[in-house]
Parts: sequence; structure tokens; C-alpha cells
Amino acid sequence: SITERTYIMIKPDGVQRGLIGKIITRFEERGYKLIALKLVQSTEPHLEKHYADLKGKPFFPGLIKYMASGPVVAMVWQGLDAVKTGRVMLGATNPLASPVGSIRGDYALAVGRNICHGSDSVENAEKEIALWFPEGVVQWASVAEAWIFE
Ligand code: DAT
Ligand code: MG
Repeated sequence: SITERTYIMIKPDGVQRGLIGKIITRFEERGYKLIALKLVQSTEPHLEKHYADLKGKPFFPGLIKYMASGPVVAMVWQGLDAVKTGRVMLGATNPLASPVGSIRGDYALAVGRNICHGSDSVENAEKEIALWFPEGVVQWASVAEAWIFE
């Protein structure tokens, strides 16, 4: 559906490395519509909720510390197949397994510093959007939409 939404987040390493604009540009150029955006210094309790499914993994404490180590860019992008295509645009969890041309495949090398997050299912996307944007998103009419979809 063209109203499918995904939660995309530029992690602290992506922010520190000056990659915010490049990552936003990829989603804009692909034809997705930005419906929420903010720079946030997150907290460990909030990140533990975001990554609740991974609690118990050996890398969990390090993941939470890294994600809280600096600001992140929280975004919601909307458009056809946003969740699955967003994941394809990100690449694999391990940047070394990510194709060149994907965000992680072009800008990252280490699994623990893979610069961006993307929701892995529509259900999780909606949960993550509610967690990061309790204030809601912005509904706006895109003039480009008539040229991106038939
Ligand atoms: P993804 O971010 O591709 O959805 P995930 O949800 O399985 O991957 O894991 C969340 C993050 O945790 C991932 O982006 C990087 C980190 N991570 C995952 N597996 C890891 C590992 N084996 N060692 C270190 N960090 C890991
Ligand atoms: Mg995940």
C-alpha cells in the first residue's frame, strides 16, 4: 500500500560521521515521503524498549550504550512497500554482507556500527513509530506523489 510507513533511524555513528543528509537523500530520491523527523538524544530506558526483542543477547548492553552515546535522527517514511524496501535500501545487519549500493554496504564495515536502523515488519514499524513519535506524525499532500505512483 502507498500509505505503508516505516521507522528509519540514523544511529549516533551516522550522525557523527556526517551522513544524515546522504541517508535522507536516498529515501527522498527513491520516492518516499517524509512524515516525521527529529534529532533526539535518546536514553537507555527508551532504547531498551526499542530493542526489547534483543534483551538477553550478548551484544545487548553494548548496543544500548552505543545507541545512547549521542544523538540519533528519528524518521518516519511513507510509501509503497516502505518496510521491506527500506530494509533493502539499508542492506544486511552485517555491513560486510551488504551489497554495494545499499546504505550499510556503502558507508559501514562493522555490525556494531552499522549507522542506521529500519523496521523489520509492518507491525514493528507501527510499534516503533508510536514509541518514537507519541506526538504523532505530519500528514501532508505531496505534489510529487502523482508522478511517483500511477
Ligand atoms: P537490524 O538492525 O538489521 O534489524 P537486529 O535487529 O538483529 O538487526 O539487531 C539490532 C542491532 O543490534 C543491529 O543493527 C546491530 C546490533 N547487532 C546485531 N547483531 C549483532 C552482533 N552479532 N554483534 C554486535 N551487534 C549486533
Ligand atoms: Mg532489527
